Amino acid sequence: MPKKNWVDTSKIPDMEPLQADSRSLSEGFHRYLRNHLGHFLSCVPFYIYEAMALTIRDRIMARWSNTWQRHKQPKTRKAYYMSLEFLIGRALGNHLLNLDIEKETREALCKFSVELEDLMEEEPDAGLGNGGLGRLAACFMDSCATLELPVIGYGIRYEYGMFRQEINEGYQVEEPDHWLRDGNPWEVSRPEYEQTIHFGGRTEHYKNKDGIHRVRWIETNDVIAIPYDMPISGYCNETINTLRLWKATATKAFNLDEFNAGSYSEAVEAKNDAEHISMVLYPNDASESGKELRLRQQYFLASASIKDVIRLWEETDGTDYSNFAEFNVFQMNDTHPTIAVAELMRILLDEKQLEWGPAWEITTKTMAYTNHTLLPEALERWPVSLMESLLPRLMEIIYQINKLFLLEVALKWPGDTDRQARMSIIEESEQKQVRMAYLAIVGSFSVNGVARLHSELLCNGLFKDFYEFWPHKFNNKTNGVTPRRWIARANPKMTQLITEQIGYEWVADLSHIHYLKESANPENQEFHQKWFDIKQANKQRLADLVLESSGVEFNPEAMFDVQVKRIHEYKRQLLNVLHVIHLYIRIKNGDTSNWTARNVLIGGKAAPGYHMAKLLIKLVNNVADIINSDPDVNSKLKLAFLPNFNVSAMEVIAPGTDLSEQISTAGKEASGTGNMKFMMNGALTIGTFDGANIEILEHVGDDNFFLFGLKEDEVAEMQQHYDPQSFIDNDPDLQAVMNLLESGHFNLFEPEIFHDLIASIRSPHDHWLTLADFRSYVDAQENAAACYRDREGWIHKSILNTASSGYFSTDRTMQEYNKEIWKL
Ligand code: 26Q
Repeated sequence: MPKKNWVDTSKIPDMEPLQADSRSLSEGFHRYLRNHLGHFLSCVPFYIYEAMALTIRDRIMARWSNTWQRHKQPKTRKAYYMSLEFLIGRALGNHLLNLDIEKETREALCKFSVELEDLMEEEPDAGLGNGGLGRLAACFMDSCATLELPVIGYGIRYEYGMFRQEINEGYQVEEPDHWLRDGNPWEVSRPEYEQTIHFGGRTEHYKNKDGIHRVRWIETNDVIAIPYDMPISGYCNETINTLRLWKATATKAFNLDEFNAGSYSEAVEAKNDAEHISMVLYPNDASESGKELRLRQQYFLASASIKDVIRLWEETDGTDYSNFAEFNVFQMNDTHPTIAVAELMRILLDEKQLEWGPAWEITTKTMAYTNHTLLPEALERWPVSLMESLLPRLMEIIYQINKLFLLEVALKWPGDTDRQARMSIIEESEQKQVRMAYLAIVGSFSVNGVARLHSELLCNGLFKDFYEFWPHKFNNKTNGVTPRRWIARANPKMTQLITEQIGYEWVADLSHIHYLKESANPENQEFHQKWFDIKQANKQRLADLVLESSGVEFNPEAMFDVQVKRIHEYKRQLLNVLHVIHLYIRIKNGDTSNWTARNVLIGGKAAPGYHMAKLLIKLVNNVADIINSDPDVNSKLKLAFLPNFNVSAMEVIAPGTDLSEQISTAGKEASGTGNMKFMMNGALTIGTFDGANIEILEHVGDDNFFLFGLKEDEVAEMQQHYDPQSFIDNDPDLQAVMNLLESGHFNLFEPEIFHDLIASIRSPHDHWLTLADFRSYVDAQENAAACYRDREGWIHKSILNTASSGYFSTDRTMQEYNKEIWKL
């Protein structure tokens, strides 16, 4: 939109802040429902939700405006969290908590005979992420607002979020998640800040009027990026930060040319092509997809966001870039937005006409990179040929970055050509590839992992050469989760009890939660009883969810043993199933003295193209059918697969869990964050020495954590000469489990369907060493079962888990990012 037609709304005087008493809220609600949305006689419940969301949003606006004003002050250093994913879930309940107006809202709805809980259920999850990495971004945004840090989130406004998972005959079926279908009351579109993003075309090298060599990127196909802002409220403060999500549309010129040439349908087709960029979230969370559209998404986000930051910069600081790096920092969430390194260089060189040296200095002082995976197969690579055709100017810049970088390497290690080849940003394979992680490291001043072990392994393994070159760049930032959503919202009963016991400060500062330790001793009988009663009520709530969504009836008296996360071989849901089969065999054999009844819950989505993960879901469902329908078994053991695991489901699951399953092969799970949500809600963990489990164990103490399995170095060692058969031969329990599985007992009328799963764990090349950890897992499970029978002891451990979770708040994580990387 041309700037000359703008009205300067900052000159419009501030209104009186809107009241948030129940009467004003109820008037606002009424006005929105009738006057704005036009529902007079009756309407579907969604509009009731929408009217209330708009009423609450009104109470956010003044603070949002003020926060923007504050951040626009000159010399305000800001951070930009750039992420292809923000898994935010629902917003209404979160804003009510942060604004402290839940009670008033409830009262306001009273006279319309509407229950707040029912209304909140109408809000679709904003499922703009796959799993851990996307949810982490959302927790970070919450903590930054609460800590009043000037941080803007930049992402993509996918029309379709993470697919909805249905189960048909035991198999996963993916359904599209059109979360924006009925509109999104939280977003504000800002077409006035649109950006033009280039693709394709070619480069032209020329001499400018001073005779200096310059490059233009020409004959491009352009796409427009339109920002949509979502408010991120801080907890009980005046800050409303912004999550800015980009939507892609066609340029007008693009459409009009075709249109005027009489090709209406071609014009619409062009529009479709452009809009595809923000149409759908890629649902794979580990292996690269290699798809051109994904690369388009990455560049679209990086380019639009950097241009937006440049626009903001020029509004306050003009065209002098000499201190740009002093006031701006980009945090790249994994390598997904890493093309930003080359894009910032391109803008500084070609558009702002800087020399290479100063441009590179600015870029490498502005970019920071977080790695989220140790799996080599998950490291992103893009074919040079694709880059050359889609982003020709950026590819030239990457070549130049690499050339200068390899020169530095050569000077540091003269003659070490192996090392140069290893470290090159360009992999010289048959099909040349750009190694995005290397581009991120070379282009950043900070590289961090997400848990202590993970960061160590980056330095000693995956990025060893780079660590030797630039040890000062590498650091650790152990993940966290926000206690607002994951305790205060998800577990209101426990929240009230904790607050009665230790005061309310813990919600804004979770380090206070350690005061709960004093109450953990069994002498505190009354407190123990209340803790237990609350856990029971939460288990009942979870049992209701399980019954409704999977048809399986859980006994609330039994232990709730839960593994919910993306389905992956390295996360070893299969090990969990092997244990369930082991328990089933024991029951059938009458080996049930001192039995602890269990409900085992497994949930999570499989990437649509991930055969093994999809098969695992089928196996869980088949084993569940046999166990749950057997009267000998089902009072002692139940198994359910929870369809469509998402953020809102987790808000019910974590509070209702007794035992949290964190059983990845050591050295493979970068951090995990579900582990923290469970711990905060008083679950005990059964887990390997992996990711953040290690730090959880340290904080809670080994009496209150069921540790098992090979350590990372033992895994590396065993992978050299792994012999799964020897584990089967030496363990009658494992033998019985494998025999039963292989007999086809769980697939009587579906011959051979589990062949690939069985073969994978029987293979000496099973990278995840599933059978190697079976014995120690089963022993740890038995220990957990015995502990659970000691009710008092278990409550004690449960309280200690919550009381020891202070470190795992993203408030702490964000403070560390700020102190050591952002320095805002
Ligand atoms: C890459 C290229 C093309 C298409 C998709 C992707 C892609 C998308 C998502 C690759 C990876 C992801 C997500 C990774 C992820 O969620 N990692 C998890 O991050 C958490 C937060 O740090 C950690 O706690 C988990 O351990 C880690 O697995």
